[in-house]
Amino acid sequence: MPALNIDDLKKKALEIRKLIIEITTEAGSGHPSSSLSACDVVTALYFGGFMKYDTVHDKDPDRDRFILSKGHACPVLYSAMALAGYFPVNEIMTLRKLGSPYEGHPNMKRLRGIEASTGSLGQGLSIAIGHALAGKMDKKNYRTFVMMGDGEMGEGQIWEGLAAAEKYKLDNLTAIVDQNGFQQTGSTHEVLDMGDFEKKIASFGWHVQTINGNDMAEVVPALKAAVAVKGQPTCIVSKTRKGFGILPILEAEGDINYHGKPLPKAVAEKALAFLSKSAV
Ligand SMILES: Cc1ncc(C[n+]2csc(CCOP(=O)(O)OP(=O)(O)O)c2C)c(N)n1
Ligand SMILES: [Mg+2]
Repeated sequence: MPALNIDDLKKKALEIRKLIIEITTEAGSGHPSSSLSACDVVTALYFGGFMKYDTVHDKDPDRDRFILSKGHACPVLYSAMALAGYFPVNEIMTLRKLGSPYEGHPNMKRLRGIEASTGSLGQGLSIAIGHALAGKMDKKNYRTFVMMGDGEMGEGQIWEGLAAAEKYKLDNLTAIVDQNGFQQTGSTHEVLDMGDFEKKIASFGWHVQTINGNDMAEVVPALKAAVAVKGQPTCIVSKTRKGFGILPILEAEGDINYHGKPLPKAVAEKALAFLSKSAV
């Protein structure tokens, strides 16, 4: 369980961004932009010392859990987990290929280290609550993290979960909303504007922080503060940009949402070169 400093976390995030682009372009399908917005928070979780995990004993009952409720963003999860040592990096190149365990959405029955099979949006928070509640009942010290998308927040089950987590005072639970401003068919403002997430979630009795989730210097302190809260569940509203890291490339392609499609090979090469030039 490494605990890199902010500069090294930024370098790690860059490495993960490159893998996201490589594996989705190789697959010819997938969700690179949804993965890129979430990349900094996922990097901090796995490499910033916030999660205790053992890549060999991945079923250790005392491990911390991370559930990617927006399961379509699994390229970021597979890339982070591969670099953390759960599986060889070259294996994730089989993303979405027939027979590969690196499916288009995480499958806990086929891939070790995956805590929940997600992809049907709206369910991850409820699963995370189950883990957190079990942890309380078993008097364990593990923490459960879960990440939802801002479009996903339109699912009613999420709001039932928010109420239940407060009822059970699940201070061993941290939810992250990846507020990248877009969902599948357009901007969240156009499709379903949920208003002020911080105000709404806080009104359910949660501790809430709103941060720039693509700035590691904000991500790390927010996670530190979240894990220190006692007596209530915690949420980080992580304001991000879909496709963060290669925004000028997506703008040049004329699609700043770029939902659910890989970069064509030539564009991916440009994006990788752009990332290589990005200052850390
Ligand atoms: C229950 C359900 N309905 C619809 C979909 C199809 N779908 C896949 S991704 C997506 C958009 C999700 O948007 P958001 O949560 O904002 O995630 P982002 O891709 O922006 O990170 C939708 C509607 C789904 N996977 N599950
Ligand atoms: Mg979104």
